[in-house]
This record gives sequence, C-alpha cells and structure tokens, in this order.
Amino acid sequence: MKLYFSPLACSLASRIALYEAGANATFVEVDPKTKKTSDDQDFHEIAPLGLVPVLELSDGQRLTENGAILQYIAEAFPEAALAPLAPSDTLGRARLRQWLSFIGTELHKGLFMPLLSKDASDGAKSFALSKRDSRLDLLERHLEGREWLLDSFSVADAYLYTVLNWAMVTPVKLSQWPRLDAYHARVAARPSVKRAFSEERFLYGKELLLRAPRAALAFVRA
Ligand SMILES: N[C@@H](CCC(=O)N[C@@H](CS)C(=O)NCC(=O)O)C(=O)O
Repeated sequence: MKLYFSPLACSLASRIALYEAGANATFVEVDPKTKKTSDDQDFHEIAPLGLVPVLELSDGQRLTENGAILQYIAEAFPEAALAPLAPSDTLGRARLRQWLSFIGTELHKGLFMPLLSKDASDGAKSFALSKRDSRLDLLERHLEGREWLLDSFSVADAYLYTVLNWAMVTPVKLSQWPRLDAYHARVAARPSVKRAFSEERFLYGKELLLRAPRAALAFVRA
C-alpha cells in the first residue's frame, strides 16, 4: 500500500492506522502548495481535487476520503482490531461510521478547516467558531468514564486525535474541555501515534524552514 500524505494534515490519521495495523506501506509526500509529490508526480493526476489522503493499493487502485480509507485499513487488517467488524455487530459498525462522519463534517470541515484556511473570510471563521463549544461539549460528555470513542481504540480515535492536533494553532483551547484534553494526551501516548506524529512533525518543520524560516524557528521552540 502507498499513502499520499501532507505532513500533519488529516492523512496523519491514515498513517497512524497503518502503523497500528502493522501494514507494509510506503509514504509519498504531497506539497500542499505546488501539488507536486516527493516522487515528482503531479498530484492532480492522482487526486482530481488535490486532497490528501489517497491510499493506493497493490493493484494500483486508489481510495480517497479519510473515513473510507480508515475503514478499509481496519477491515484489511482485522487482527489489529481497529474497528468493530463482526457482521452481527450492526450497531457497533454504525457507531464507528457515526464518529467518522461527525469528525469529518462537524470538526474537520465544519470547525477546523475555516479556522486554518488563509482564504476563509472573518465571517466564515466566526461562523465556524460559533460551532466550537457545542461540538466539543458533546465530546466532553461522551468521554465521561470512557477511554476511547468506542469501547476500544479504533480508527475513529486516530482521526479525532489528528483534527484535535490543529487546536494548537486555532482559537480552540483544549484545556477548556479537560476530558477531551486528557483523551488527546492518551491517544498521543500510543507508540504508533508517537512515531507517526514525530515523523510528520519533522517533515512539517522542514517544509516550514524552506518557506518561512522565522515561523519554523517558533515551531521548533513550541
Ligand atoms: N473529504 C476529504 C477532505 C480531505 C482534506 O481536506 N484534505 C486536506 C488536508 S487535511 C488537503 O489535502 N488540503 C489541501 C488543499 O485544500 O489544497 C477527506 O475526508 O479525506
């Protein structure tokens, strides 16, 4: 398998899932600005919208959309137990999809994307911010007495961890939601997550150094 990714973007969730699964995977970096890949392809030829992640399978077929890729990895490596998979567990399987949809729509695109985008207007940013408390309050309530979104660690946790990382560069202060903050730290402590994060943080810092050396210095110090 080959994962097309950009450092610290939502594709980090797929990298975490691949590490958790022990998958034999390679990784191709996509420059989000030029859309060139680290193996010198035009990423638009691979993904028409130019969005990571893309997972390329051994027969060359490609999958897009984080939610679909994460479920694919969980199903391709059942021994890693990254999702409820039993055919009889209809509700468990639906709960996984529920959380993946919530993270993808309410958090990734609804809350964080406008806050992170240089192109979003102030109006778009404040509209997104108006959704912050209700969405994070919901997670805070859900995490009462729970370690993970489902009964055990799943690909949904990899995705939620990834979008919560973006809080540090937005007006979302996780310390206001103590259970969510502790949950974020709990996911961050998993060996697969530590490895994925430190690899991508390094690549992100490298990119930043080329483009904005001052910002890179601040990033390294943070
Ligand atoms: N619907 C897609 C969205 C993916 C997405 O937004 N990817 C971002 C990184 S988090 C991206 O590639 N952005 C580059 C761009 O907007 O040009 C999914 O869920 O996979």
